[in-house]
Amino acid sequence: MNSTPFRNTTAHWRQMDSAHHLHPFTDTKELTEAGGSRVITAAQGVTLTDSEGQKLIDGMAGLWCVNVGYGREELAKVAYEQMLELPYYNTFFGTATPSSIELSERLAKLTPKGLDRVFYGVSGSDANDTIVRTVRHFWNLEGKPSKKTFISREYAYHGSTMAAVSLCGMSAMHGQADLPLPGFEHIMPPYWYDYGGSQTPEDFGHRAAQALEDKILELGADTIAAFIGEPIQGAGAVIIPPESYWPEIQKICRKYDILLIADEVICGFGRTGQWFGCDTYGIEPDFMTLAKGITSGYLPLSAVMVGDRVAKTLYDKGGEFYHGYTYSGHPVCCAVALKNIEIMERENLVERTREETGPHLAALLEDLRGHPLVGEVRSQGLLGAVEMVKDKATRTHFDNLGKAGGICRDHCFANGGIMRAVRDSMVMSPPLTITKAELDKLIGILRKSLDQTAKDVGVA
Ligand code: PXG
Repeated sequence: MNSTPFRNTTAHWRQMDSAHHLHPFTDTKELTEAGGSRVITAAQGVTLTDSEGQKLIDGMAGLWCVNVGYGREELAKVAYEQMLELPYYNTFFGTATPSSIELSERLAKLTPKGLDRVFYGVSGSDANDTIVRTVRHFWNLEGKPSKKTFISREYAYHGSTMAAVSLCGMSAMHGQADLPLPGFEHIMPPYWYDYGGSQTPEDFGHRAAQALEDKILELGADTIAAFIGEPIQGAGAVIIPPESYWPEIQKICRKYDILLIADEVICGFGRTGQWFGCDTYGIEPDFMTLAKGITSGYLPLSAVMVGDRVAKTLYDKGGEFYHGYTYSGHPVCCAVALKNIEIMERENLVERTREETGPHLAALLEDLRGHPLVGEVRSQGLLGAVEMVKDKATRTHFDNLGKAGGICRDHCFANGGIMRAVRDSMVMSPPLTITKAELDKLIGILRKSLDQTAKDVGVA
């Protein structure tokens, strides 16, 4: 079925794309020299089709977002109906729309207790910028204007706008534009495999949390506004914290009166086997960032959930907050989000991830542990990673970090599966609708690709 008006040859699309399209996180010259983009033309369930007719099983749910899978007529229908009824109206200056109101109530009920108010945007990046501005405003209102510094973690990903990228812990992103901005600090991530040395994961979890207290004491608690963390660091290579980590982080934030921000852009909407990563780890944050899975990527929407403490100050003393986007609370995006949540509930996708498909993925990944290239496997719900190393015994990485990852990702593509390579970890985040048989197929593709990569990099 192809009902869109876009028809062309692959070669012509590639040529136009190379000439005019600047892609995110892409070296345009390198892409052009390699022959140009792979053009994805259609998708159904967990399977993509490219312009040459090749089928690819999507182990990434797009970019960690298509939680209910592709081809959902219900979502298309609700968008169509909302567009006919009211395609756009804003939420500025005392107006609202039925879908933005109803989604607000729905999100307040769905998210953990104490997060009852929501501010909308269109991307995870702008949502995190909203949080940075709101936190700064909050501490000014509280009469503590010196509390302005944000603490984040290495390998964190929080977006690409100026404040969000400053929150990121990706040195390559910072290097290109003299970032981070002043007032953004980074500490060690709870990444046991790389940083844990001879410590047990539990002991290391305490040490990684202690890094927060050390940073607070170094800078002075009266200068620290907030700590931000993804419950599981997704784009950093699915870094799953030891159980001891989050309770300790929470304790430290409370001890020094530092706001806690949970960036749930990847973990939210069932990914970890609970509705939110905060449910999985018992985190009670002051803010939650939501995007991606909120609409399963069918339309752009983000939401900042604001906790009672901050909401009360804003309500009582804040006056007008001079902040907002044309598309804050876009009625079509909100209608799609509501329907998306309804589908997730009706099909028990969260329970299924927790009880069936998540454990199945974990078992499949465990089977890869014996592979000569595989140093570690990690998973929680339908987030997974397989880390390739040069020497398993000493947990030593390849010298040219990222090369094995790139090779393995290309093999996966050629073998009919899409996974991301982050450094030398293969990461996955398939649609929550994926079946056990489809997971078997995906991990079969990964195993074959690991074998081919082992040959390429000379590991027996
Ligand atoms: N927070 C987190 C935790 C994210 O993963 C963002 C914020 C920013 O969201 P927007 O909607 O502004 O992109 C993200 C986005 C990758 C990859 O390659 C990951 C993301 C985006 C693009 C690529 O892993 N995460």
